[in-house]
Amino acid sequence: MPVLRDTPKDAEIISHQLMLRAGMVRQESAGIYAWLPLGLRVLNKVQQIIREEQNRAGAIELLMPTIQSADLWRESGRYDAYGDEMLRITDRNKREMLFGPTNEEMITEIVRAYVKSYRSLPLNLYHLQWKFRDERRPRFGVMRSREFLMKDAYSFDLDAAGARHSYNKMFTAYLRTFARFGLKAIPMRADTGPIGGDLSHEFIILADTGESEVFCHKDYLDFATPPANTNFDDVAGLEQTVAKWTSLYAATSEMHDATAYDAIATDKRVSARGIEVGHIFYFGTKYSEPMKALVQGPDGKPVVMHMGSYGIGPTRVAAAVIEASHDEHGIVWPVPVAPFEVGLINLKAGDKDTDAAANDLYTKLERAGLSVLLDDTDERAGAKFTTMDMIGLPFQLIVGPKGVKVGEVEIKERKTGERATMTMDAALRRLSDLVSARRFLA
Ligand code: 5CA
Repeated sequence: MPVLRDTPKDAEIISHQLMLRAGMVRQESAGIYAWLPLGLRVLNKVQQIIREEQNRAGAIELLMPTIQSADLWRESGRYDAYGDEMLRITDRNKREMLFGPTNEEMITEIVRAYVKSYRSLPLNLYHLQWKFRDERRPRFGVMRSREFLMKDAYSFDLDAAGARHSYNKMFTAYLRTFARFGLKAIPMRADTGPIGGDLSHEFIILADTGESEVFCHKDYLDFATPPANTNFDDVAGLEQTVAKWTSLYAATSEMHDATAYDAIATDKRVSARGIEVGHIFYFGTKYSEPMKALVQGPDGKPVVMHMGSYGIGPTRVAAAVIEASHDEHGIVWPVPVAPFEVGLINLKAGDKDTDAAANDLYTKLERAGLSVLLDDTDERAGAKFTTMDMIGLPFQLIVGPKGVKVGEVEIKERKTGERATMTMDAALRRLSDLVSARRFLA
């Protein structure tokens, strides 16, 4: 954990500064980052939550390669259209390849190879894979990088109505996913850019450092997240959820309608900056038509499948959570994405009794299923507190020689700064209760 004491000068926004200071990431080339151990733990938690919510909504995981053939992109007509953002590669046999910026073509090729009948539909396949986009202005660390992780899901349906339901499933899954990260993400009508289609929502979290200018109704910030027992096969139910979450005004600057916005009561208007953490698209037959992805319909006639695609950037999400949750002392991780749930500080490493107590607490917490980072370095107490606050683990358990003599330890909640002294057994119980109460979203 290579923590830095000083704020790196070239980092402009707080999440980038804190990710460098906490030793989460390291820049290896412009817009290309190594994920160091602490950062990787966050990235893994983010990916796990994404998987759980994708699976809950009926999507199925697979894994496609990062390197793709140019010929595949010629079939859809995007090879030339994609421009300078695409990293083009030539292999030893002079074959034109590319590092995938997205996977519409490849998934269409896979599905057309195996799916021959409408009976196999609907189908939604997703993967978590690195992407490369040669961004003109990579900046803000992993927020806008050139190499980044994406969860991209692709839905296939027989017709537009089916595709609409697939879209609603992902829309609803996204509301749950972002809520589980501790984020308030608002779906906004958005421009479709190089992916295409005419129906699309960006999921935006409000943050002063966001790159998008956004306008929305304030009430969205208090809307309830769809519950874990949402029935994803209930067409009308999901239609209602989406209708509610699109009932009020919300748009990015490209889609902004000043007249509609001005109709909102003045005290309900939010004009702010936002971070796009997810983006979903319905684009019908834009890829399936030129790539001839057909199935046999119920009447035996061939039908071109309707498609949508659904992206989340886990690397960007890690930074976005920090933008949304930090204070003057550092990061304040929400429990579900925290790299460790508890930071255990041994105030006097090398002291026999303190070491024994700290190691015992460590073992018992791990055995109780909590993830614990044990600081048994020989830094000064003050430096340990500063580092632990900066890396932002939700709870701290502080073990010192004086307390150990009388069988007591201290618990601190990072977010509120609240501290309490209690016996070791009480501390173990309290931490278990506090952590488990914050891990899940109903
Ligand atoms: N194929 C579609 C959906 S799967 C697609 O590529 N959509 S996208 O372009 O909107 O990207 C999806 C998500 O990836 C974005 O919402 C964002 O969270 C993330 N993302 C896109 N570009 C970057 C970047 N340069 N750095 C970090 N994350 C990015």
